Amino acid sequence: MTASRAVVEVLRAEEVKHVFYLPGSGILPILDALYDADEIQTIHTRHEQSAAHMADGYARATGKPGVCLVPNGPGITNTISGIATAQAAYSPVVLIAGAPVTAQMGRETIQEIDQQAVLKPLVKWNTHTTHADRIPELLRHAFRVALSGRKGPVHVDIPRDLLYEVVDINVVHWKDYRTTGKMRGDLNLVKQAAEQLITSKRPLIIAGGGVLWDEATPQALALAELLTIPIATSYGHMDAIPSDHPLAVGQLGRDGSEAARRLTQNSDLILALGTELGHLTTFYGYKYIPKGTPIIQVNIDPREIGRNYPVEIGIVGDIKEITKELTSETKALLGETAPKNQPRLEEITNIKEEQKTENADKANCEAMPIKPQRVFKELRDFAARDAIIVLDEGGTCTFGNHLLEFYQPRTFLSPLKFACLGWAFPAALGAKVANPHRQVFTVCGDGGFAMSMHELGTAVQYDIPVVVLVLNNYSFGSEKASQKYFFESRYIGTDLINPNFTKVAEAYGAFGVKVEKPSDLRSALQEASNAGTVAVIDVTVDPEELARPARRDEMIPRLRG
Ligand SMILES: Cc1ncc(C[n+]2csc(CCOP(=O)(O)OP(=O)(O)O)c2C)c(N)n1
Ligand SMILES: [Mg+2]
Repeated sequence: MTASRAVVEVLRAEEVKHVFYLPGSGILPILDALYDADEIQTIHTRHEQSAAHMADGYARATGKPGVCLVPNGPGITNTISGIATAQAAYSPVVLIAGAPVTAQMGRETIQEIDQQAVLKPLVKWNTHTTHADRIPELLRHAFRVALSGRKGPVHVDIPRDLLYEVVDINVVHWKDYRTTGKMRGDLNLVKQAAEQLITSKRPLIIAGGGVLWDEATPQALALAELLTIPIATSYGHMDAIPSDHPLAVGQLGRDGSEAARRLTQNSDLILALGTELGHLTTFYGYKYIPKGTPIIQVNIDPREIGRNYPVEIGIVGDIKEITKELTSETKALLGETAPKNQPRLEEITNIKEEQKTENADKANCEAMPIKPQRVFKELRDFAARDAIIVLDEGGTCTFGNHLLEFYQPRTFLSPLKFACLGWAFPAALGAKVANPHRQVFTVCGDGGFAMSMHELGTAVQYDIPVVVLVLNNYSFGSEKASQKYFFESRYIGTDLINPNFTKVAEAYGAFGVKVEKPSDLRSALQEASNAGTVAVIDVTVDPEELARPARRDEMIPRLRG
């Protein structure tokens, strides 16, 4: 078969169902081979960055690899923010790219750059080949690397001339070149950890992204229930633990739950499951993690153990397997099941109640312009329990971090630590492609939506009916907030004159509705959900309601002169 067909056969063997791409002459042979592959839906975007974000959203919403295909040169450079975001989120995005013909390599031929060097720091692994018959094997390795251990993006360049070659290849099903085995932890350490959990008085679990990637939510809950341990989540991973579980205390860190912070501060042992205890969860200091409290850290990647805080016990491996072992070791030590720790449960319930009352004011506020907090309340009330909600970067969006609740894994997606503005809308499209029968909402600021609203074209063309809520405060609000607090309100570059987003939506053939009154939010959500197409709800929100700057600890008041 031709090498371009071989690329498609590898995708088939990997059971890839969707490819996000943007055409360019170098990859046309692959597209031509995809033309006949009925079981693989190809979705072309308006920008390669969006193709990468869509693949990322798809991967995070499913746990499966997200595939994107782009042309060489500017096609590759346009993916950079998308691949960097996927890397920072440990999201298995497989990027396949065109490359100049081998006979002209290194002559600064059209659209030639050192693609390998450009993406090297942003991927787990990348390669190119000058032998057509090695294409399947290298693509297989790309999938293997993306999905093994701690997941992440990979990149393979294929020179255009190779795609026309006829190769004699062996197509191998993914089960024959990837293990489904799980890495179990060091049993001695697991035993020690179980002993510590039993002897501690106020243990607390922090569930991170690893709980989601390893699908360990039931196991984490079983352990927590056994010993009445409150569970916080790391930043951006509130969906790792159902918010309405009696032991769930919300998300730690940036704009997170005060209940999570208080209970973590009061803990005498922390079990960190699948979290690196990184910047936006802990700010590396002692505001969230109490100084000196022993930490048991479980992570698939040994490089993360003890990286940010010293650990008492570090266990490397699969979060689900280790949590399961930890529970059975604990049970073995306890003999009978442990009695419910009623006072601890009451304490947790009370702290959560106090927090609820604190948040209620603005979430129920009838004032105009609408408080962004109210939008999150209306959205949560309206959305189904299994709806996927995708937040963008930006000040108003971060209110969602403590106002939203989640009930199922993989229902909450956000840019995470690369904090890439404009990520949410295309990522939401990827999540919807993966879950056509579930509601998908995305909440963006006006600045963030303007960065990717051209993908309304993709959503209309491929009929991807996501509902977009634009929290419109006519500003790059988060930066404006920093200027307000740290630069004496000397606003520069933070006010926006926006187009009428509802008209923009209509111009694309999408549905648009403007909302100015809090009481209209619910009917707008209903209309948008019934629109039968991608819908934009342009919500005029209070420009004065700016979240406190996330980086406030790093800002210093401006120096005069
Ligand atoms: C690609 C990118 N550029 C710039 C930033 C810096 N930045 C973070 S939030 C923000 C403003 C967001 O404005 P908007 O989307 O309207 O949300 P708001 O803060 O007003 O709620 C900017 C410019 C970023 N995080 N990512
Ligand atoms: Mg804004």
